[in-house]
Amino acid sequence: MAFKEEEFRYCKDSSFCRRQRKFDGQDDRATYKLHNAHLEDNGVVAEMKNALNPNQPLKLRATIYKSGIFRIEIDEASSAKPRYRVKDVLVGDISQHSSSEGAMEDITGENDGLWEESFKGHSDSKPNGPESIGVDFDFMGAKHVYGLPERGSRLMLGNTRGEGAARDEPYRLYNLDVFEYEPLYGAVPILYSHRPNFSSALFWLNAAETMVDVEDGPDMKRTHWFSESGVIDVFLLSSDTPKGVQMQFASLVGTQFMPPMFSLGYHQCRWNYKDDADVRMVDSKFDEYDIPYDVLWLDIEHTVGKRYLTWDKHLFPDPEGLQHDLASRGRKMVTIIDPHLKVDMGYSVYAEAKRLGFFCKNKDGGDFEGHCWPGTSSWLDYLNPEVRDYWASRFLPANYVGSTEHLYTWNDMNEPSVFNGPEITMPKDLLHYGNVEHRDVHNLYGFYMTMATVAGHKLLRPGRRPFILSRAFFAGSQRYAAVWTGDNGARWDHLASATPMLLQLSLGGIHFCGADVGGFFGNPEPELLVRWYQAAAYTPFFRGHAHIDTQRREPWLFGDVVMGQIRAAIRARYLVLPYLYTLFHMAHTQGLPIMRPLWMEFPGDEVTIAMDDEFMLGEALLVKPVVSANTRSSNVYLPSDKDDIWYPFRNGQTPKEQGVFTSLWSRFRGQTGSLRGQAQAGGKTISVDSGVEQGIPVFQRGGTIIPTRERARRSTSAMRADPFTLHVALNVREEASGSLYLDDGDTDEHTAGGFFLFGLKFQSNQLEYRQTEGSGFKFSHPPPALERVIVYGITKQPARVTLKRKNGGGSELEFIYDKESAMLIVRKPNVPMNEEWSISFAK
Ligand code: MIG
Repeated sequence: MAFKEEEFRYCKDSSFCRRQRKFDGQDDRATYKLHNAHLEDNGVVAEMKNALNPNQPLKLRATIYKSGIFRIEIDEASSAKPRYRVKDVLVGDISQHSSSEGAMEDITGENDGLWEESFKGHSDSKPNGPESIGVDFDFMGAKHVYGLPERGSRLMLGNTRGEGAARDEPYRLYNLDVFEYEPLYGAVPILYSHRPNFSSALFWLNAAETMVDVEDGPDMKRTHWFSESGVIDVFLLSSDTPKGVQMQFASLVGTQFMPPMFSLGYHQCRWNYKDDADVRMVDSKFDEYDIPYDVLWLDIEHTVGKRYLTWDKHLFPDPEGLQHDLASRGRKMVTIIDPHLKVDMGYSVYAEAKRLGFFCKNKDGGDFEGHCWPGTSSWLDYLNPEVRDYWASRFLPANYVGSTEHLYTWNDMNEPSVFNGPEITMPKDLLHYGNVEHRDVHNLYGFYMTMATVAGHKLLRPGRRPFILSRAFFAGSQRYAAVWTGDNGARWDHLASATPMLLQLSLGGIHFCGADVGGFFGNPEPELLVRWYQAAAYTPFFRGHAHIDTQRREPWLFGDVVMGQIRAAIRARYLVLPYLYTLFHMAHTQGLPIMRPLWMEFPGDEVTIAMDDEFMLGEALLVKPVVSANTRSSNVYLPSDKDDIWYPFRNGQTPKEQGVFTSLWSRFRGQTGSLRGQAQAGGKTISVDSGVEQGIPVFQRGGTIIPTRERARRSTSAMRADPFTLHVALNVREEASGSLYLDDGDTDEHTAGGFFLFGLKFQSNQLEYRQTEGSGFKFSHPPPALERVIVYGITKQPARVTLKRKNGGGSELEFIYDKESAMLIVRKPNVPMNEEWSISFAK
């Protein structure tokens, strides 16, 4: 709607892209040969030479890690100016290792744009001349590739070259403030290929502007990677399953930070909640209408003239009081804090940084200044560790006057967005800490900003978990921030594209992700708004947001019917929080995504390979958003590896509203038979009633167990002592398993074992609850109990259901059984969830 195409560069507008794309590898003189290969520090090191530049050898290092990852690094053997190597992105042992430094010349020269180039009146001085690098990689046997977030396209990436190519532009990775087009705000240079029994990926560790071409070769996908500067540092990952590759990637760039529990609740945002009274009104309406929510957000208008870390005292006379008041109902606040600092010696955050020389420098050494919301601004150089310390200290209440421990942070505009800069960002010849050109580190600016903000939260709340939302990101950003997909529109097609975009971010390791509910620009019709809530309730980050020029759209503004539908959608989210939180634990400890493409769970089902309009939330739930108006029924593909059974999952209605058996199953009666997969690989498509009043189709996979909490509350903190329900969905062998993760939801104690991880197993007519990890923690309230177990797919009515507690004791339990739906509900076991037990279903 507002995208100005001409503002942004295409390949034809960049000299390195033109050169790299022109190079076809046909000139034999360009072919490199290895010399003097030898072992050195666990790797093979060799010299690389070709006939075009015989006097400028390159140095290659190849390393195989225990995890099976294969790494190739190529740099100049020696050079006047060392090339930039990405720092701080890799974690663990791998981050220790780094080969020699050097610089390398282009192999195909052309005078065009080598030493200077310009775009739309912005000139790039290129003091180091042409520095680009490129490599071809063939994915043998591959037919499909995915990845390269962030972009608004389908999950599977079409070809960019060759006959029938879907597009003619290479995929570009360059963080920019642009919506509805690529590239977008963040970049993870990873490309996956998947086919049954084999998954692989290529991770390109380079933060400069990067392009990737994809084309078909004989029984392969060919990819061509090139970056404007830096070194070649490539990781090749492979495994027999997609999850194996995900875990390898996590071993390189780290895992999802463990979020505080409140941040998994619903977030209410708008540009802008006007003032204290407005915030209090919105907060009280949520309670009045019984809609749960956890966080109230303030956008840029709450500051003094867009001076971040300040409050406009006319609008918010008592910000501490406001935060404490929200906190008394278990709620938090988030304020926006952008990286552009208003040039104003009266603004202490700016003045102090100016005095300390903490801003990014233009090519002549002066402080860089550009335009953004506050007018003329400068940008902190977050690459400098001292600047990050300075930034962190700004979050102490003594510096951020008006903040409290209940306040969290939104980092926007951190691509960075510079209104009058080339492509609305920083000039490439701008200088960072250590005399590093912006060109080399562009895609890392937002990454370093969030790293600094995390440090701020740790100063403010020692020992407690940060929560930051960021728009820009790079590989590894999941260690610091949640990410949202930026400025979408209130359009059905944008609701549809949220699913592939979030799946793509998830493949990139950015697991805590979401899209603005309702669409940022424009005014959603009520049905679109409801559908958006219904879908987003099952995505990792769940926030309603809207542009300043849109009509207000809080849930109660559309009448009782629509409000009821939105309420049901938000409650559906709160219901699955125990399962979602457990998934976050798995993401945090193992690197497994929360939102998964179907093929990640069903790698053998080839139908899933091109699907991106359904997704798995963890291994148990399949979600199919409804993305068109007036939908009454949806075709849902229920995948199968072998013998899979699917059960409709409760969509946010409490059992009371629902009359327990009847309404949950009435939608599927007559179809329940067809939910049973055939005894073969491959699933089936069924038609499911999905009117707007019914919610979207959500199914639970047979063989899984999902923990829920089903009492409607005003926020996550109000649920802390609530009892649990277990949804036990049996597979064809009448077995199921799952887990439940519990911790205090707020502190870092979990990193020292302060948590419970319980394994759940249903087997031989017995459900067992056993602690598998963690040394436990102290509940701040009576430990929550188990209030209900629902077993789906149980074909015989048991004679008795008996609870046996680990520490002795037990009792016979009440239950009801419905033969037709093969469903059983066990009532009130009332056993605390921090101790082990078993329940047997005697035949
Ligand atoms: O250029 O802070 O994507 O969520 O409301 C607009 C105002 C700046 C862009 C963000 C959007 C936010 C808005 N910001």
